[in-house]
Amino acid sequence: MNIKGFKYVLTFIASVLMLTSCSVESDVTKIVITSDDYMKFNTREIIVKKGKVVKLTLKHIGKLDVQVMGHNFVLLKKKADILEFASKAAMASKNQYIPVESNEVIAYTDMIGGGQETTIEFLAPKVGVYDFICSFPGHYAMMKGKFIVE
Ligand SMILES: [Cu+2]
Repeated sequence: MNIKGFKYVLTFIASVLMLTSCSVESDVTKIVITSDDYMKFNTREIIVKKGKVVKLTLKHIGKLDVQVMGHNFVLLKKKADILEFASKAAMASKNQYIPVESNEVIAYTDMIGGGQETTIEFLAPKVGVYDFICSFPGHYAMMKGKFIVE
């Protein structure tokens, strides 16, 4: 192979590498939300683009134990009713406050306590507005927000 051909191959390899790394990066939306000892998320609105993989990290920046002030992030399907879901969840203490075999949930994290964090990955659902809550008993009243897919 002559020099010209070799350069061409190098350029080709470089552009393929760039393309793949770009597309991998842009398909993932990273979101970090925090929760605290005062039963609050730091946001009431999360906006993502359709078709993206959402990499969501929930941090608990408080000090209280998971038994006392546990938090999770639960993304509900559109048909789910917050009040109804939260009442079922409150009884599911053995399953991290997620109703067993629930079909009302799109994604959820582990229940965490002060100083902990947890990350999940899921595909953004179709365009629309969804509810997210913390399903620890009683928390949904304050710990909820809208998850918007554009
Ligand atoms: Cu909570």
